[in-house]
Amino acid sequence: TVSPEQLANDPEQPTDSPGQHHWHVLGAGAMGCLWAARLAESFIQTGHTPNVTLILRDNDALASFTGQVVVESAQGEATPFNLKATSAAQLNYPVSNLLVTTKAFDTEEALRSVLPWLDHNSTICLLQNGIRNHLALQNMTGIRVLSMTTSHGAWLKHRFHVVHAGSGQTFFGPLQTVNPEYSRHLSRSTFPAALTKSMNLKHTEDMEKRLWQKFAANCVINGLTVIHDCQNGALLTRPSAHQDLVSLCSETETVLTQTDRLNMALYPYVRKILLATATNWSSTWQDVQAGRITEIEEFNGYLCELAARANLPCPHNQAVLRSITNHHAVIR
Ligand code: KPL
Repeated sequence: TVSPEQLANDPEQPTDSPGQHHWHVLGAGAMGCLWAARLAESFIQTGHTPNVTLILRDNDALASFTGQVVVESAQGEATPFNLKATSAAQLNYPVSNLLVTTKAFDTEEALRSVLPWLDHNSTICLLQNGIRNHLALQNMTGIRVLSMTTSHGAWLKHRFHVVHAGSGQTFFGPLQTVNPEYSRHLSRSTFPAALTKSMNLKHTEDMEKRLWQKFAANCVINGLTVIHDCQNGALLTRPSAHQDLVSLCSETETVLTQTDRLNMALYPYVRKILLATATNWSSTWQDVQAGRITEIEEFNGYLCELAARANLPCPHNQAVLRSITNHHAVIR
């Protein structure tokens, strides 16, 4: 295993011009397309040829790729970006920077397909909802794994055409606490500077806490927007939805506090997110609308698992889980 300290002192590690690295993006959903395009943009801005490759699921996906990802702004202005694409089966060279944007339930299989091309010089940046994958992958032997969490809003209008609906912030960092020198090294060397600006990227030493907070918010918000068929903001303004929100918030806070995962007042935090994303349709609502499997197992499913292990009741989370899982049954 390469320790953070070793990496920090490793002269082989890039500290000079991150703009020149080759990035691979695994997963071409809304986030994958958005980040791949913004990465390409950051190369262009510094006078480099975009060195970004999408890793698509299979040859069918590859055949449907025209060589462009389109990013549409909230105001409807569409910009195309020329990108390369490959499939995991066609990879035949080491991957140095891998941004993983797959849905949480697809990650294990997708990563396994790329694993032969990762080594101790590779960095995996895990941009994922939920926290289970982040916890499971943090100790991957010999590969540097960084977690990311974002509040940018994006949705896919068509395949490889993403709408960047709401600008937000993105935090990244390792889950483990690391020394300040390594921390500075990560801030400097991980992402191209232009991307840091365009995606409002910030390094944090508090990554695990941020992931638990986002996880808690997703447990409370996402399922309820499906149950009440509403945008995020309506969970505050619609009395029946708000009542559910308060109960779910209180139960989720109890489970996370009692299991030593997170100790904070959840309602004010969730309220702030709901106000900031009032007109958003949650990712789970979007998944259900599009007939896709949702990430509810990673949200309320995992919360129920934590509660069960600690013998804590969680009827509200169970009800949300059941209700959304019923949609999956229809899809399957
Ligand atoms: O992360 C989100 C999601 O929709 O998955 C929230 C925070 C609820 C914003 O929509």
